[in-house]
Amino acid sequence: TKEDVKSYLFRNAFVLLTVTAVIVGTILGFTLRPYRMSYREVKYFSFPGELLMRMLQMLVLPLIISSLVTGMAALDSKASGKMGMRAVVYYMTTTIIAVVIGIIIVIIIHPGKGTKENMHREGKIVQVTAADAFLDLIRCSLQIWWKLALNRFKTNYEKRSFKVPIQSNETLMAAVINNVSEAMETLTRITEELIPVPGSVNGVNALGLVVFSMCFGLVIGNMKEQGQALREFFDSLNEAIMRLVAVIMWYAPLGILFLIAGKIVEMEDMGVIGGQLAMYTVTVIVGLLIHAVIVLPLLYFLVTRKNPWVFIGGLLQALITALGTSSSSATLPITFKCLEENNGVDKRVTRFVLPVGATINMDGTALYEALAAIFIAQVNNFELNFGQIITISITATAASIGAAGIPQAGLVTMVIVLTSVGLPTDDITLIIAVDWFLDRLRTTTNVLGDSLGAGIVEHLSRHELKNRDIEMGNSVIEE
Ligand code: DAS
Repeated sequence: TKEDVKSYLFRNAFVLLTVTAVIVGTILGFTLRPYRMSYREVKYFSFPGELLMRMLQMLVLPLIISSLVTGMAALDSKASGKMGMRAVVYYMTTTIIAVVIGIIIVIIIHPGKGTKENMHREGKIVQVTAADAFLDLIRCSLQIWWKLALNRFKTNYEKRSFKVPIQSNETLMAAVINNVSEAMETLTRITEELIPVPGSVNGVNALGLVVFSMCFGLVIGNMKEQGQALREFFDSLNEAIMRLVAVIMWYAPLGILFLIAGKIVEMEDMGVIGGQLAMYTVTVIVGLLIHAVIVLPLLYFLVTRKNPWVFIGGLLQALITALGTSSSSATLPITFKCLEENNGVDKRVTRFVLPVGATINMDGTALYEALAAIFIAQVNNFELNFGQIITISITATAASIGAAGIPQAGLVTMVIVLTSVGLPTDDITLIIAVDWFLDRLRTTTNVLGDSLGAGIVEHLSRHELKNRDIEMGNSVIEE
């Protein structure tokens, strides 16, 4: 009936509007491209899009803190421990699968074709024995983990040069912060960088804030009556933020439209992209698709026995926001909304799992980094031995954990992967031209991985959640 159609349209208004925004944005972008706007004009044109980025980033910091604190406080330490373990196992498994897919795909498709002399001429090829490779592997992984904990990376990339000054005299342990307000400042600074300022991407200590909020939540969760005031405070803070998110969601389609149109207007001419780069782009797309469309949904189905496509359908707005913003942190507020409201995932799970996932679980980035490194090796005609491929897998995993949920962060942490096997970091310039686009796709994969993870963790933790409900005297909904 007419009423049904109306209510259907209203229920799906966000999704419909967002999909329309992507289509209209793309058409608008390509229509205006021939007019060759100046830098200034593009800035004005992209204003509604940047506004969306700023609105989202405004919410990220209080959202991460309040959701983690309330998420942890709502569970007893045993339940949160179990849930945390499940989340970590899920993150690690899917990241490793993603890396393996990336490696296999790039080896099969072989998009990079180097001339035989390349590396020989420059004397970059070194004969390595198996023992060397093994020792190298251990040394590199230790080094990388250590570096990840110690350093924040700063980068300046222009079209031709790619320099990464590494600051080594930074915080001793990134995961343990000694100053909450400083960590907040860092996060604010990073979230400010969510607007893709040309030429700079800053590193993050979001991890420090995540760890702190978790500890804090755990403590006030165990405080009985005395903790009540704080629990209520963070609970209502979280509720208030989510209401703001609800308002911003109405604006999101317009913002996404201009983010996409603006990017298309300012992007470089496609004619510049040569055959190898085109093949490379296709290879990345194939890899990401295999992971996002086959592996993750299958995993979700195997664990929960529920239809993954219904679940993914509920996530559409978050996925499109990821595509538009190329930032999983900026998408976080929308991811929360989609999971809790469309998919009915328990808040105790989303609040706990999503902020952590957005910080450390990046399947798309991991897949991309491994794939890109091997592509660069192929271009240089650099024969990788088995040990080096394993090194790439480990460093790509580490680099994806270390990458911030901001645009093109993966490109920065790729330096780690390349240096670990002695590939020239300058060659990152080869793939910069297409990175703005591939970044959007890997960010979407990242958000999908986090969201399906929340669904899986909820399913595995259903008994603990139910017991906790009984304990707290909440009404228990039978499955
Ligand atoms: N764009 C990032 C994200 O938000 C990560 C990356 O650059 O790979 O997920």
